[in-house]
Amino acid sequence: MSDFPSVPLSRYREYPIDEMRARLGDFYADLDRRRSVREFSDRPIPRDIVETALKAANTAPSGANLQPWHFVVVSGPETKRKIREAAEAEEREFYTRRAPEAWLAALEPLGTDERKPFLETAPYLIAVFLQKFGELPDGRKVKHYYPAESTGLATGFLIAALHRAGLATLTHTPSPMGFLNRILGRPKSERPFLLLVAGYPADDARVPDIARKTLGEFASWIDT
Ligand code: IYR
Repeated sequence: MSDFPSVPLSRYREYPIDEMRARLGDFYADLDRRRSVREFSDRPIPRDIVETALKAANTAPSGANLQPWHFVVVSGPETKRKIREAAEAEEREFYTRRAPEAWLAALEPLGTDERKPFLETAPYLIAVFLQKFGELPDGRKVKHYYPAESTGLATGFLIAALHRAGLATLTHTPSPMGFLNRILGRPKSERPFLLLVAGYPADDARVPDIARKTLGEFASWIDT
């Protein structure tokens, strides 16, 4: 490797194989309980919980370490109402006009429709933006590399972090999402990536009766 400013890998930890199995098994079992939730409680959640989850998200790998994401955390009723109104307007178009039959058929097991009351009920809406470009303090633009892959990874970390905290989330993608730039005052260089709804599930929350693929269905091995 060429010469570059470096420090020792001092925070890496290796575990004996048995401990590796136990830790990983616990991690998988915990993640396997995660479900996308569409019925939220309005119970408040301290802001520092979301801050730590965001810091966990920001540890994700990114193209050239440019961290090409921005998170807007919305907790105010006024802004939530604006987001709900704009999202439901787009969703009405989607469900009644834009969506091809096959897409609506794929969504049928989820029971979704244009009504999105959770956008006002849940304590936090986290709007995730992908930055196509970054901006230096002097205003010059910096191109970002693999911003979609990077932002997807950071969002995955965020969902896992909130789940670990015992909170439910929904990855909501009203389409198109340009209204988020307008309502949240984000620049054109940022593309809305998704809206993450976060909070406690409602006491009587129900979820679709759907299953995950088995290992053999979603992974294959080549040992030669
Ligand atoms: N954005 C719509 C439709 C929708 C699309 C997919 I792909 C989903 O996994 C779920 C819903 C909505 O939020 O209802």
